Amino acid sequence: MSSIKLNLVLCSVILSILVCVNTQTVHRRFEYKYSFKPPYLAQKDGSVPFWEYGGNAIASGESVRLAPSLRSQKGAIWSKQGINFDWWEVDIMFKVTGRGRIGADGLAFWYTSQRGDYTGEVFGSSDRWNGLAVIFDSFDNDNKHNNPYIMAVINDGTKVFDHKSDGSQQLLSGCLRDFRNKPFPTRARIEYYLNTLTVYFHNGMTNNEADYELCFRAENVILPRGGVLGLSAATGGLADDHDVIHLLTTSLHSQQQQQPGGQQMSVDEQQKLSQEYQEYQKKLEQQKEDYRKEHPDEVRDKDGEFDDWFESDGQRELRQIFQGQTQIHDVLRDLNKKVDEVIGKQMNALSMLTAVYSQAQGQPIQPGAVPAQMPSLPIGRHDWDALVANNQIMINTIAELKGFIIEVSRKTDASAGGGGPSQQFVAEVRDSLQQVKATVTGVAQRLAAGSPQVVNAPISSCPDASCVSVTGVLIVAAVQLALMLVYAMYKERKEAQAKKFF
Ligand SMILES: [Ca+2]
Ligand SMILES: [Ca+2]
Repeated sequence: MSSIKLNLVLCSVILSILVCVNTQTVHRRFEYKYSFKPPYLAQKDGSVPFWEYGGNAIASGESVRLAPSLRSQKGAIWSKQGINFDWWEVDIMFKVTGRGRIGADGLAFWYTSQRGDYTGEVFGSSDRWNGLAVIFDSFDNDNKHNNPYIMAVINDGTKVFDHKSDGSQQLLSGCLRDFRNKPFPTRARIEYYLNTLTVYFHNGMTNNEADYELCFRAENVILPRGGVLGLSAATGGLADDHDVIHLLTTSLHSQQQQQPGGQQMSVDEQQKLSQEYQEYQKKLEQQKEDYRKEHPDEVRDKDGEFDDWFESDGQRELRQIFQGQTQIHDVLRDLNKKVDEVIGKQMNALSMLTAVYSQAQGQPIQPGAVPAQMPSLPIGRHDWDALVANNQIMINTIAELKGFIIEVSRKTDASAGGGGPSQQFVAEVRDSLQQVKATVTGVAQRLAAGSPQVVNAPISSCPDASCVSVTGVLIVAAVQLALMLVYAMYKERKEAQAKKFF
């Protein structure tokens, strides 16, 4: 038992030491002499600073086309100098594009003791290389349906690459990834640190910097020191365009490699360099601005030219689809935000209502305290519905009343304008009076039937409703009419005032 415990303790100590070693800060430094990137990747004479290219490779301001989409093309680009650091990370942004469903042959990144060929046998570079090749093999030579494939092949200068089997017997490690015809440039990050080789791949489905995924990791990899960096590509019977947009090299330094005082030095250096960089940046912007002012037409033409020449129908369609998707995504995000806002407001309203209700109940809620039971709201859904229905009935009644008043006033005007009551008006008034009389009779009868005491009241001396004199009814009707007219005038004035505000 005790030996097991001892072993466990030993293991944990070793593990913690390993973790300590691995979590040591890695100092990174961008190595501009082993990098190239747009804009102004190539200078006016076509040369790429610190690099040399050849074969069918062409460099422009925006990219290096290692091999164009023509049959049997080969090209390569190599760093002029060998590196002066042990550990490094290289980030390559590239595009392999072609009209065919299948393309060929592929592209390779090289870290070798010496510069290779520009028109060699292995994806444009020399065979029997000494060092590392990370190959992006498009074409499936062995017909095993396992291409495009990304693989690392290490050679000591003696082996010949076996194209027939796509190097399947020689590779150190690899992963099956499609890197052809992607909407955004594909990327590979190759890291060689403390004899561990790690390759990450970005599949180009997004332009998000963080979308790298691990392709493979291999340990105990030993590469020659002070090697050169290179890229090459080749086409065969089938042909893709092989474009490299950037190659960025970063040297990696572990803590032990830092010399005493080196940190301070690098901080000073950093400050100085960043100052210089800012100055150059300002100068560059100024020059660009001047150029634009001097040649406004030329700049516009150039921008348009590239768009017109380098976009096929398929690419345009794809771009449109992606733009559409991006827009949908934006709309959805906005919608999501708004729904969140609405929910937040609703929650606020609910809490306010709850507070009001509890205050009405005489139980003030302590701030921050959660009520033990959510009280039901003072107004329920059915109450609300009933309220709305009542309101509607009231509105309808008022509208009817208004119509009636207008009709009455019209008739009154007509009768006043006519100089005397017409036969028709007199008949209508008589009818109305008959109706009023009938209603009064009905009400009296109902009252009589409902309450027997009323029958015994003095009204009983007049058992028939017709005993109400015509003069009395006329007076009542006249008073009613006058009241209605006054109300109609008052209402019209009110409406006129209200209209002024709108
Ligand atoms: Ca192949
Ligand atoms: Ca294959």
